[in-house]
Amino acid sequence: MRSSRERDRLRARMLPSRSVNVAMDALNRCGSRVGVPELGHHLVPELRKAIRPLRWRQRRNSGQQFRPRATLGVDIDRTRGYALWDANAISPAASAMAACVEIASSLGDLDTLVRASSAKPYFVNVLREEHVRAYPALMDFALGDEILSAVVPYYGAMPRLCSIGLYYSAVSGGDAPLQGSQNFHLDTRDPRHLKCFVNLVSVEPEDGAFTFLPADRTEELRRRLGGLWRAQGSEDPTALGAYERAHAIALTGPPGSAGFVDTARCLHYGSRCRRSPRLVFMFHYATFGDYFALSNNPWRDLRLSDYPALRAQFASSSIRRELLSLH
Ligand SMILES: O=C(O)CCC(=O)C(=O)O
Repeated sequence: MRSSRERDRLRARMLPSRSVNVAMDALNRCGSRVGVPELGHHLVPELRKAIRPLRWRQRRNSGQQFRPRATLGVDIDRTRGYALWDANAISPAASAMAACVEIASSLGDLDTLVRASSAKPYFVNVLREEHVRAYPALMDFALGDEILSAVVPYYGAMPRLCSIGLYYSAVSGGDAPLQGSQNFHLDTRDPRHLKCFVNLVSVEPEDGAFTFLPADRTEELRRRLGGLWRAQGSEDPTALGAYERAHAIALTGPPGSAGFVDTARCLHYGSRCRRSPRLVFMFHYATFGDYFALSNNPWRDLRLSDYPALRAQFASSSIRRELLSLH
């Protein structure tokens, strides 16, 4: 008889996402030889749709037939790839925000957690599986009709809820060099990573605001720098700096200020906290819930593919089962 830990390990080895990784990496290597290092990231999701056409058609149909019982009144512009909104306007958001604040305050000194964590030195996810279980308001909000009324039309199909996090970003000294996701970058391996960020404290630019270039400006810059298959948009710091000065949008404002941003299409950065720490609630949709097999590291975020019991707990309707399945 296998222990549950052994079963989890075996399951992880058998996840289709392992073969997705292998295929992407192989195609990226081939692409690099002909100057298209992003080849796998572009092709694999399209191949996955093509390999299971009925599944993809069913996902498109259920997306198009979806009629939410409550709406957010927010339209995520497909050209621009983002929408800003005020989470104070809807009660499921208020309950989720209250839960996040309660969780964060139960954890003591969050700067100590950042130092103890095995993720980034400037940023940590403090949410754990037991919090998500104990505070259903978090998943109810991320899977609620209001959120779906904005997210589903953006995909034009039923997307997948991939990850969830309560992010604490620590103040780094004014002269500390920027690292990792504090620099402009794009998320890869899925054509649409729609992330929702809800500020839980008041955030101004110097408090690590999540900052991005709209998708149309990002695409324009990438075409100038070599094309969408070759350039990420951050290769030329002078061109990037000019775009940032002209077009960047920072997710600033009081608690409840929120935004949906497609981080696969909008160059972005965050956590440049020079004055005060930042606390945000984040949840993340993608085309495929297993778009990337990463080793489980809850300090980074909670990848729902690593938490089958959590997915089962919240799969309480056919739509939720869809949103919480991996492919
Ligand atoms: O807000 C941040 O610190 C950046 C997060 C980020 O890059 C992401 O979620 O893709």
